[in-house]
Amino acid sequence: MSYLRVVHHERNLGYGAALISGFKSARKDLIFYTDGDAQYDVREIHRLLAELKPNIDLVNGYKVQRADAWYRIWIGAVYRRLMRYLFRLSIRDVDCDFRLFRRRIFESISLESRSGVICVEMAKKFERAGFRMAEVPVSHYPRTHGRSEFFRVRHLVHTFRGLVKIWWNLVLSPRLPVWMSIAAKKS
Ligand SMILES: Nc1nc2c(ncn2[C@@H]2O[C@H](COP(=O)(O)OP(=O)(O)O)[C@@H](O)[C@H]2O)c(=O)[nH]1
Ligand SMILES: [Mg+2]
Repeated sequence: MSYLRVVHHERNLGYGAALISGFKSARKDLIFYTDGDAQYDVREIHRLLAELKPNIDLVNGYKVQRADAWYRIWIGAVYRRLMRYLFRLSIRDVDCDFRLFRRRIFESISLESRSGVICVEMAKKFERAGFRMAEVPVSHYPRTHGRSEFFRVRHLVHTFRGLVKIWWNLVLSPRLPVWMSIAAKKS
């Protein structure tokens, strides 16, 4: 199949690392990604395409109704609000992995988070760079196989550390006086 190129990592380097490799390998003008666990319906890509007007750089989905257990929905809502507040984000659903980008946005943005924290990192860097974003509602379906990768204690600790790191780098550090940032970098 000449229209398909599969990119492998020799071992699992994390969700963010998988996205970074995918974005770097992309050759066409538009990049779309979603999760492989079938909780989103790839056929809804047409909703994103319809909103990708000439003045728009990226289109994000937002879940109309999340099809997960009540405690995941509740924790998700708290997480979303907290991220919007801590990172000063305007995006409605930072955790919705159903997105369409113009590839050129990656010419001026580089991503480093290897974990799921990459979603917050992307949102912050895109907003900071002034990229114009559209948002569209997308469906979310119950998980039919396997269990959540993200919602495990080891993963959560890792995610928390990653969040603190990018919050420091992208939010706090730019607000510190220059001498304090230099001292923090040295320590
Ligand atoms: N490559 C890679 N993919 C991951 C990793 N963790 C999660 N995923 C993928 O990310 C998607 C969403 O993860 P999932 O466990 O469904 O998270 P949830 O829906 O938030 O509970 C799935 O398609 C997983 O296969 C990882 O460490 N590496
Ligand atoms: Mg999922």
